[in-house]
Amino acid sequence: MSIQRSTQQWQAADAAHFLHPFTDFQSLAKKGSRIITKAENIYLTDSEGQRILDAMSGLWCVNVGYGQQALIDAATRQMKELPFYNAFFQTATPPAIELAELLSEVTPPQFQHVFFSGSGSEGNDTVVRMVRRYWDILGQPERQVIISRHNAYHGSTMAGASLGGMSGMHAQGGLPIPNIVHIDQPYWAEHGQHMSRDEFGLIAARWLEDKILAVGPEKVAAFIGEPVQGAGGVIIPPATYWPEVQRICDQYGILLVSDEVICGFGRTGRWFGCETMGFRPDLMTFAKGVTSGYVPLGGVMVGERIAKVLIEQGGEFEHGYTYSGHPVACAVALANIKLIQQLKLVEHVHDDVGPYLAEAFATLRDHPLVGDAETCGLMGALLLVKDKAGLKPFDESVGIGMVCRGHCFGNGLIMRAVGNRMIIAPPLVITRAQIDEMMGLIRRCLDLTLADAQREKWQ
Ligand code: PXG
Repeated sequence: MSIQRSTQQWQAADAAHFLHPFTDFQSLAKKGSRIITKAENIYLTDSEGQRILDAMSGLWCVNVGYGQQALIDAATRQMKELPFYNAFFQTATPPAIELAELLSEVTPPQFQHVFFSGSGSEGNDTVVRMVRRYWDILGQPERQVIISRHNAYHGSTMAGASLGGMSGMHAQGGLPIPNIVHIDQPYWAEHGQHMSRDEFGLIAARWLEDKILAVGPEKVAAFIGEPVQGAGGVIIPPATYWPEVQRICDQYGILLVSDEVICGFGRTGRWFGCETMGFRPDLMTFAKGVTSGYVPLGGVMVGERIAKVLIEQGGEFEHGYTYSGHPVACAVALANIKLIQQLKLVEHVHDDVGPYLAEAFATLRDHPLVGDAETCGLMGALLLVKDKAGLKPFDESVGIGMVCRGHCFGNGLIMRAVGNRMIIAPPLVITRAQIDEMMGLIRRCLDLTLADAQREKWQ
């Protein structure tokens, strides 16, 4: 930044030139963006000097928290030494090689190879290309169909948005692209309240089998899912769900893809969400937490079943990005993963702050607005309801989540609203004392939202 400007000056320039992602441009221009200027540990500072507890880790990515010197040093060193070289023309750079090696160590044992991209969306584009190529090489080109889920989020490129199950996104741009189909999500509060969560998990998994049979098993290439849906509202599936999905994929010989863009790198209390949920994917998309968001990087871990075919029978795989294996991004990722190991952050989530958050969240169940409170590692969701009996929702026109989110902003807390679900995913470095502080803010914002609901007679 060459000059310091006032908040109003920043907002005017922003409104004049910057088209933000997933934004109604006109209404934001009228209101003015919030300008974030600095961050340290789990706290942001805005251009008005307000301190904000970032319970969303930036955008589900700043796993090691802000201001980690090891990552800053790694980027600086690598920029001086070799800021860029590509991996296309039979070349490689040391950080990309070392990162590929380290990823093979920290991911489940079936993963010994990685394909790098610049983001999670690009990673999922790679998944589509790779899955179809795999079946092609094996002489089954008719296996084209990829099954995903409604309300999934897999990115915003043409393939990413198609794999995703967001109807608003599909409505813009003629999506999904051909041969991508969706089943319902394993959301107990929406589909399964009349049965136990475990029973529901099995039923939701069998929707996959129904779809495979409807499409024709010989045409199905893969199933993709987030271990826990993030952007869809932290939908935590019953424990029975993923093992049954695995059984069904095995039975029909279908590839299983875990989108670990949010769940990877410790978020759920294990290195990867598939380990928490008990399944063994053939491909794993990652991004975000691989560098804690300090610089962009994504990729796909390629299981040996697929790697063997691509390597031994595939010839040239005609796919790749300028930034596949970017040396600065890879150097930062190396420093980040080593820091996660050094600070024992996965254990910290699994043994300490994860269970502590689960207990704290459970105490919110007594709040009149909270119909359900769930966590998985350091992801959490509160379902806001009009009436706890039958988890009756507020009228959609009330926009209860946005009302609550407004109070969060006003009170120095970043918590996200997805419909009527309030969600958090704080940095993994959060302490118990900071969780107490966050819970105090969350309770205050729920109380303010309840007061609005009573005053406005929404309840
Ligand atoms: N897969 C998953 C599971 C994601 O959560 C992507 C892929 C795409 O990654 P890139 O790096 O291309 O953005 C994501 C991204 C939200 C929100 O509102 C979530 C994401 C992105 C933007 C907003 O929660 N997740």
